[in-house]
Amino acid sequence: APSLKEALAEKILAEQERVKALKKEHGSKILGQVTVEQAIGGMRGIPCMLWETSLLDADEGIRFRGYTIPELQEKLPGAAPGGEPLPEGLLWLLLTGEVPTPAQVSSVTEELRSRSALPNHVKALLGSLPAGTHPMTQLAQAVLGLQSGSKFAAAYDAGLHKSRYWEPVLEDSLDLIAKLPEIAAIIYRNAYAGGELIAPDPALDWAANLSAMMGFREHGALELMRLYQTIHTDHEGGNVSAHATHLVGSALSDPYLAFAAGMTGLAGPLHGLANQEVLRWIQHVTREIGESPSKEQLREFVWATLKGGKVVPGFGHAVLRRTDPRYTCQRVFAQKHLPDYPMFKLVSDLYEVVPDILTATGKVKNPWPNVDAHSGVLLQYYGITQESFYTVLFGVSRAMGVLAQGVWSRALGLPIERPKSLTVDAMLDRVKGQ
Ligand code: FCX
Repeated sequence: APSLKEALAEKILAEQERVKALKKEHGSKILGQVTVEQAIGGMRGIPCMLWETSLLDADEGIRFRGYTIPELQEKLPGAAPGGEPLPEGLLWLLLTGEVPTPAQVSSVTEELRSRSALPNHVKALLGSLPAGTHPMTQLAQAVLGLQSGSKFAAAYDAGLHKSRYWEPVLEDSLDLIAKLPEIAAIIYRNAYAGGELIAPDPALDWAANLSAMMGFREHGALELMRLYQTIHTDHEGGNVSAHATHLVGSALSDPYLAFAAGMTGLAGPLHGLANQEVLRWIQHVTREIGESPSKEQLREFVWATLKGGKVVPGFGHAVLRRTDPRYTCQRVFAQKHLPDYPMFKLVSDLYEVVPDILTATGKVKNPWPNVDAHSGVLLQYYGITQESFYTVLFGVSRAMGVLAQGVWSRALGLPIERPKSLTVDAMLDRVKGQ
């Protein structure tokens, strides 16, 4: 059976031809137009990037290589029959476009295990950071700490032909993905368990090992981690963490440098940090109006948040216009594993209350919940109570999506990104007479 690299190499040749033909036959055709509003408004909706691993539909939500989340839950092998998918299987799918067999998934688990040893200097680096350094800052620093081992940077220095860039980029990507669980667990144990580390367990799959090294080995916690790590991988190319990784990678900065940029973007409260913000906001709710507030009390609280000039974290989206399927699958998980948990009840009540209020403001384009509205409550249930850590779990997962695309970006020879910017005067000049 072909290895992951062999399966990928087979796909690359055909896709290179397809992209070459697309450029040759349709290169001058129009994908969309750019308005002044879009240029000022965060480039919303401008189709201007090639991203192969996933595609977002505003109503339906994300598809990974054409598959919805429920389809992945059905098709990707789990740790046990009927269980949540193993993220290793999604990595195979993201890289090759094909749903893997159980044997192929095991081969990825093995491959990642063989690459997982963390250099001592990275452990020492994490141990040397001042207490209270935000876990996302620690994650970015640890990733940069690994950069000295970049095989792409070394191969580039040695003069590798550009048709082969994707090979050491794949090597770095697999090395980095393999090491992230232990990095995350060390950040967690240093911050919340007095630095008492737990050794990796070679009998566990990649996501289960992450949970176990953090100190959580219960069946439900392992299943949650597999699901969590699967659904946070990719959300097409324009979101801040994906686009930052893509942009920096386009300068041929190696995967460590590129991914570190993605992680500093994920650390923003309007993006990945929203899962921390949701938990804090929910805790604020329960402190102010108790664990089982009435819907009326919740409505008042939501309005007070808005009147305070703050966003309701976990709701809204730049592209989505319906409930995020990543929210829905976590809700289904909660209904199965923790139906009576009071915090889940609160999240469900917010689902009923918040959208009407955000709609009533008349300006929020999507009043529905996103992925971050649900994830923290599931983690709380299994004892992972430290919300400032949550975005690290998001980041570990995000590596699979953005690094898989990074391999493809180099395989397809995508150039350095360099969109055009304009001054206000230049914009006025261009619209004169229109
Ligand atoms: N609460 C309050 N106001 C909101 C809001 C929310 N949840 N969502 C949007 N708005 C406001 C915007 O702040 C903006 O107000 P302004 O005109 O006064 O500046 C107006 O509604 C229009 O914004 P809109 O076009 O709907 O949304 P954007 O594309 O600009 O922003 C995000 C999208 C996600 C940033 C926005 O909905 C938000 O801030 N949500 C809360 C934070 C959050 O949950 N982020 C996580 C998103 C995602 F899932 C992820 O990346 O992880």
